[in-house]
Amino acid sequence: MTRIVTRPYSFRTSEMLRQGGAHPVLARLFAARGITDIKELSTELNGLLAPALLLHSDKAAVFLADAIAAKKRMVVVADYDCDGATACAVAVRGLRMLGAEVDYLVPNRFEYGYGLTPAIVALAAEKSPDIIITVDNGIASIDGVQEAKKRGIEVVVTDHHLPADTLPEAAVIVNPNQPGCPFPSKGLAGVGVIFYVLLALRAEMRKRGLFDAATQPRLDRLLDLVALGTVADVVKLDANNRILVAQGLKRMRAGGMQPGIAALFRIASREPAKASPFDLGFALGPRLNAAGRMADMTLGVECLITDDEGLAWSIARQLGEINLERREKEAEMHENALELLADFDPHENATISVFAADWHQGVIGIISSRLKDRYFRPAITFSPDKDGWIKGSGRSVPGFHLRDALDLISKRDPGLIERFGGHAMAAGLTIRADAFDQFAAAFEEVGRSWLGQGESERVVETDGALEDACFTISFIDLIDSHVWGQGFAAPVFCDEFKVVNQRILKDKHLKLALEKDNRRYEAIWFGHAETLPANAKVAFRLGANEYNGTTRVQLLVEHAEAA
Ligand SMILES: [Mn+2]
Repeated sequence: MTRIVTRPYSFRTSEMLRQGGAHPVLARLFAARGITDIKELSTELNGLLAPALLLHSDKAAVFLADAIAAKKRMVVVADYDCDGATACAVAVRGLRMLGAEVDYLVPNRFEYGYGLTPAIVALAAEKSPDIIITVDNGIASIDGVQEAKKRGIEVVVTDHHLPADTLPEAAVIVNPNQPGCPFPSKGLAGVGVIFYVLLALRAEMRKRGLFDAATQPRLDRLLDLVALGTVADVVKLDANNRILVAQGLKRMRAGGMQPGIAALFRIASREPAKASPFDLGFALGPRLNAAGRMADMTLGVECLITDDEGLAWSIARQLGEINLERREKEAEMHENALELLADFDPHENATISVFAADWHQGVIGIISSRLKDRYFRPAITFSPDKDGWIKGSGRSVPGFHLRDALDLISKRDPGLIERFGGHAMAAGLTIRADAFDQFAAAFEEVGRSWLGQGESERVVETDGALEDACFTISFIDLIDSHVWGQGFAAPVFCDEFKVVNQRILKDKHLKLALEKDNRRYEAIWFGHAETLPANAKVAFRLGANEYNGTTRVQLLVEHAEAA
């Protein structure tokens, strides 16, 4: 079942925002998204939170400035997703701009798993570094940091993941989510954290007289990478992250980006001049992530750190190929999973657990996400791991804390889960292959006791009706001038229309002519091939449809039901 709801908002707040200069409709949308002050909508760099607010950024700055002065060798150890790869590129490029000697390493997820493990430290040690800097990982790497210390390597941890009770004994830890950190934006991505560390480091070097504000290296040139990692990691786009993303997009639109980012736009057939958060999250992000999922993220990092346009393009093409391979694998596994779930009834079952012996570990998270979207149930997809073990990756629905569920299962049956981690909406775990049925039953039991009927519904949140006068290209441009995304949902409107005409295109999409107050609207419902009754309640986004040289407004239907 799908239910359409309207986001509540405070009329007083929206009036205040309107008086502060916001468009009346946008003022309503902003109020519904928790904005209380027009200043939160600034996209200027000087609106960024100060680096000094980030706990230990000053300590990291002094440590790294000393290290650069002493010509110490640094190795960046990154995570294998898009946030990790962009964070790695920002670290390598930024530290080099500031005069550091720096190399990097991205663990192959299939061999080494996640984080700065002792095995990864041994690998990094082959590069004989004095210092290891982690980006987008490390906050849980107690053993790895210990191993590095044993080898005489100092560690600077930069991360954004939630810490456990014990922190690693690193020389410095920078993480907005560590205890005592007053940084107000807890949504900073891994790439954002290392960018802030670089800002602090540059300020320290300025203080030491190495350069001044006019001659200092231009770290703002890294904002395209920061924007990409931030959007692709699906962190909350709070006011600070919206500035980082807006600034990155602005540079891309003006043509100012790393050759690798330009090449990724080209391989994805997207125009940098019209760069949007959608491009970053759904075109560039997946192509980089494919490297970490199917092969090795080193390829992705190489794409982002090269200044050679020819090399960037050839790597981007490889990434495009790997992404196609990922899509094929995903389609095959998704079909397989639906076969396994042929008898699955979301009214009878609270959870989904699926496993097949030939599934690819790099894609299980995506499959869970698709199953969760289809059935509105928490879903975990498993694939084979090293001998006798299987690895699962799960996605949850609102109201069901997935990591807490795994925690409860592991307390009820201590031998069942070997390892698990994650958060409310996503988690991963390892179990014995022969324990799959037992796990599925235990997971279902928790699901039944935690999930009521209500939580199995898909809820389409909307901003209510849209004024007639706003169905224009200029209003679409106004919407697009703001950054929307995770935690700051793009506008969706909802109204009742008369369906005056409808036909199904290519057996796949529903093309509609709608009418309201004697005005006609063109609409399309992608991926939906059933017709609507004569009167329908429609939830839609506004789209600009270019056809034969003219651009017209088209309603992009998210959901519709009988009015
Ligand atoms: Mn991350």
